[in-house]
Amino acid sequence: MQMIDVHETLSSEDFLAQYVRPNRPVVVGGLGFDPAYWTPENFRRDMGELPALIYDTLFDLQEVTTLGEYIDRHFGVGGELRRGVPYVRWYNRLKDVDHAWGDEAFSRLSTHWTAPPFLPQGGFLVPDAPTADPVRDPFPYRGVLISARGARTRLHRDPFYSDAVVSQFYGSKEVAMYHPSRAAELTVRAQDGTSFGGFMDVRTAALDRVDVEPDIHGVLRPGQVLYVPHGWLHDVISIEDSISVTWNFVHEQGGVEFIDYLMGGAEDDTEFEVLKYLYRRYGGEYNSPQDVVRRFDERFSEILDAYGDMAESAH
Ligand SMILES: O=C(O)CCC(=O)C(=O)O
Ligand SMILES: [Fe+2]
Repeated sequence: MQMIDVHETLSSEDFLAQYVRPNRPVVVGGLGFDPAYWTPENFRRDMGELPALIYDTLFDLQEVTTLGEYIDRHFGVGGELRRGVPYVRWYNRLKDVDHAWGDEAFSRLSTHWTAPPFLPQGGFLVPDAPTADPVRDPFPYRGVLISARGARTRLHRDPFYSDAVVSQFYGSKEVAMYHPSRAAELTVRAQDGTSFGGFMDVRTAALDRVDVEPDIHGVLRPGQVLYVPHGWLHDVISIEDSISVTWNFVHEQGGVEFIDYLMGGAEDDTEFEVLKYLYRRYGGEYNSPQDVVRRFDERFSEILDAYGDMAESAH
C-alpha cells in the first residue's frame, strides 16, 4: 500500500501530465476559502432552513429534512465511530425532477470559495464549455457534502468514466482507493445495474480500518483537494464532522475511456441520463451516445490519435 501523493501546490500543467494522463490519485493543498466561514454554525445560520437530501452509505435516497435539523441531530457526537450515520449530499439538479437539490446552497456559497488553482479551466469534454468554474457553473455530480463523524461513502466507482474532485473545507476524511484493475476482485453483484453499486463493503470488521488492502490510502484535511481518477474504486469515511464540495469532469487528457464508453456501453447505462441532462444545460441536445460522439468528432479523433502515439512509444 502507498500513501497518496500530497503537494502543497501544483501547476495545472503538472497536474495534467503527472496525474490526469496516467490516471493517478493525488491530494493538493491551497484551496481558496475562508476557514472561519466554513463551519457548521455558519452553515446552520445561513442555510439551516434549506431542505436537504439525506442518504445512506451509498447514493440511495433516504429522506428529506432541513440542513439545520441534520446538523442538530448528528453533528457534535463524540465517542467511537458509529455505523449507520446518515449523510447530506446536496447535488446540483441532476435530472428533470423536483427535489431538494443543492443549487441554492451553491449560489449562497459562491462568494466564499474559489476553484482550486491546479485544476484546468478548459479542455473539458464534460462539461462542454471552453471554460468552466465549479464555483458557479454546473458540473456533473457537483455537490455540497455534509457528513457527521462516522458517515461514509461506501466502496464505489464514479459514473461514465468521469474523474472526481473532493475539496475539503471542514473536518477530515479518510480515503481508501483501489486501482481500476481490481474491480473484479471487489465485485459482489455483477448484475447490480447501477454505476455505483455492486461492490463489497471494505469496512465490515471495524469502521476505522479496511478489510481489503487498498493501493492508496490517505487523509484529507481542510484546505486540501483530492483527485479521484476515473475507474478507481474508493471508500471515504468522515473521521470528524465534515464539509466538502465535490464535482466530476472529463478532461480531454484523460478522456479515452469516456470515448470508449460512449462508443460502447453508454446505451444501457442509467447514468447516461445525468450526462445528457448536464449537456443540455450547456445547450447540447443529444438523444443517444452516438449524438455526443458526432458532436465531438474531430476532438475525439485527435485524442485517440495522441493516445495511439503514446501507447506506441511506450513499446
Ligand atoms: O467524500 C465522500 O464521502 C466521497 C464522495 C464521493 O466519492 C462521491 O461523491 O462520489
Ligand atoms: Fe466517488
